Amino acid sequence: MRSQNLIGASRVFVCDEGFCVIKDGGVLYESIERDETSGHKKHSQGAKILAVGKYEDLVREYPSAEREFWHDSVLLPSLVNAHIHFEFSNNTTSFVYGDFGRWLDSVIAKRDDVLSDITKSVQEAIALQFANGVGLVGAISSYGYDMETLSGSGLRVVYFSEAMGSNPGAIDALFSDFKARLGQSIAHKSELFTPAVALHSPYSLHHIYAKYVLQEAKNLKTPISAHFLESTYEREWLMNGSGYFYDFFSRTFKVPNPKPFYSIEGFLEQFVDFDNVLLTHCLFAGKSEYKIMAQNAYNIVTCPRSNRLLNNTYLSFLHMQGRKDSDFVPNIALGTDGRSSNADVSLLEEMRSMLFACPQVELDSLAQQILKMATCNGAQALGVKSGILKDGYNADIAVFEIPHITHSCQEALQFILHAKEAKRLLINGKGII
Ligand code: MCF
Ligand code: FE
Repeated sequence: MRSQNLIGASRVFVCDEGFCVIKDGGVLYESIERDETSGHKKHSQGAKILAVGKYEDLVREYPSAEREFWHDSVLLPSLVNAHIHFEFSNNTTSFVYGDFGRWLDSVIAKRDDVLSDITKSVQEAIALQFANGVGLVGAISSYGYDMETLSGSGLRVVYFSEAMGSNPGAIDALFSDFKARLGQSIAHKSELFTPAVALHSPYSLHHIYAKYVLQEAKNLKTPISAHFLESTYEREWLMNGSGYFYDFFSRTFKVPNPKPFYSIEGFLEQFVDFDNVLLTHCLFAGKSEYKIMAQNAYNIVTCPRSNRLLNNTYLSFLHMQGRKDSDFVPNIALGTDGRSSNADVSLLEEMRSMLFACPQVELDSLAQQILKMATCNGAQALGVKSGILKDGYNADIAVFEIPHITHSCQEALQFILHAKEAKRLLINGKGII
């Protein structure tokens, strides 16, 4: 059984291209009764948004809809955390920050400790997503340890089983482990859980292994994620075969005369036939890489706090400002990364940090861009019809109390400064909060 429900608030952020804000707005959406979701879990159509407009108009047009209105509040699509590693949620102080090489060395030395007994911290990280009004995540899973917890959580998840490994002698074993994890994720597929594939990065993945993995992804038509051009070391390695990664492979892994598996362009070319490609970080991408990414509709995911901690810099917005030609402006989404490279996985904190990390960009326009990155851009990157309040889109909606928001003409900015905890969260038309 489906019912019609109306939810309204003093300000509604549609999160469309022009960042439309509706005063005293409302959203009519479907909710699905339990018997339908449980009875036909794998086949049921999701709950959708039916209409968006002024709350009073919707009350008049749909008088029998159940309704709620939130004063002193902002209603918007539930937020999208496009890149998060739940498996590293145990970490607090185990890893070294300030230099990517020192961080990677510390991950290799300490990851086994961090990865043991993760269920409770994964549950806490999911609860934090809900409290932050996040309804959709791009979850990168290196081991599959977080799969059960995420698949039954009520969160909408694009679940990226990650491939990683550079030893040519181990490719068969690595690939069979990867296929087993991917197979398990396919068994969990549902309205809220979408299996997907991640290549860890150009430096950590043998190109033949990548080919096998991408063939699986192509057959299944899954989204693809990769960490890309995150550090100067990675760029130096891919361009010149020298620097930190030369030592990493020759000293740490005893590879004689190591060579990179890809050129920068060669890595990017692997994805031309895919629809949803998410390249995370891209801190050291230049104009030519931006052009390839934009022309192929690849998406960038930026994780500002992780970038500051591991690589001492942020994704540069300067060259994108004011450019209207889509040749050079890829879609940009926002993520927290994992606790492996962040203090926490709060997307609201990430948005605030980003606001303060881009002093070159005019403040109101930056606030709107950040909100779009954390809603429509993230959902578009992940290939999910959420992130915009529009009829036909998923009924994924969040409400935050922002005292006296009606007094402000800078609603996006004030939201980022003051949003603390979602008062209401709907995912697939179902009340989570
Ligand atoms: O995005 C950050 C930094 N770049 C690369 N990898 C990771 C990040 N956060 C967690 N990781 C994981 C990755 O999935 O750390 C391991 C992999 O499991 C690094 S490779 C030993
Ligand atoms: Fe990451």
